[in-house]
Amino acid sequence: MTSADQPEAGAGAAVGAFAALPTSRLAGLPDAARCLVMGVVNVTPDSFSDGGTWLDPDKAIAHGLELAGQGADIIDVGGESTRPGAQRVPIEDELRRVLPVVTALASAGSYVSVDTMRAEVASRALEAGARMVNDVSGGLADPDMASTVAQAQVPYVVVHWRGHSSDMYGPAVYADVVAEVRQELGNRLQALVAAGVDPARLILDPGLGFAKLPEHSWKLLAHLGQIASQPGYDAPFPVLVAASRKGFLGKLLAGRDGQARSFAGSDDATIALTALAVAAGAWCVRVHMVEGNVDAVRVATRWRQESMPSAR
Ligand code: PMM
Repeated sequence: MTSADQPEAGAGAAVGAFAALPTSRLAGLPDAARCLVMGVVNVTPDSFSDGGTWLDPDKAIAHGLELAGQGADIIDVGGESTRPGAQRVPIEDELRRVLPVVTALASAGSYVSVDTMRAEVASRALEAGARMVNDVSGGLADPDMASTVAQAQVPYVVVHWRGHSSDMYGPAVYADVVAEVRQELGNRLQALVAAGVDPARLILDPGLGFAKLPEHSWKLLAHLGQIASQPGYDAPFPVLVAASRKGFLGKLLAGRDGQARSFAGSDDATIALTALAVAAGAWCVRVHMVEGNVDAVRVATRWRQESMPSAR
């Protein structure tokens, strides 16, 4: 029996529910008493989900403001695509894409997160008004990231990662995906804390699609509680779920001809997944379309209040 086959304890076991921590544990984040919604602004020509749509800074800023108006708690601004096969973008390009958008959204009052694997981009974005760092490499891509976030004392999303997207599926080999992702995130946690990062600022993310075949992503989603609980820590860590428009959803929704659903064609499925993730105890969902997901969060939060009165 693998660790993923073991039942979760307590109420809500059908969705693997665990009692998520109050958002207020992460200083500086909106305490909404529910799962937060992070709206995505990819300022890239080639992201798989929306590549090219928001490359123009004015369009990206308008889109970020629109997502905030629709109820996004956090706006996640990124300037480097991590789609399967993607090559690295020069840092100058990443900075040029991200900084004007971060500056404008932060000065308009949005809570901005910067989606980057580079310490310098993170620190320049924080200077420009970002208040959180979202790193799909969990600090592995840049050895300076740990000290940068330690110094900045901002919330930091640690994503499970096994290497750059140029070889996305080569490392997608697991005997027990839940146990291995939990352990590898735990290793990152230890390294980050040893570098001076306050564990109270850390958010864990199973990295859906990153070195994961669809069956790996589904298994992780069904066992978020195991990802959240880490040895040496009494309370579970906040977990961010970023399933929006990912390939495993498109593949699940393939038509009779076997063709995977288009990225934007999986937005309704993303909403369904958001409801399940919230019921399971996710702390935040990262989505491209905010509107329906905000409603899903409200519905699932109400459901969760009845099934786990002590949880949020
Ligand atoms: N995936 C993408 C980008 N950023 N951030 C987090 N925390 N987790 C993810 O899984 C993640 C991310 C790639 O998807 P996109 O092209 O839709 O932004």
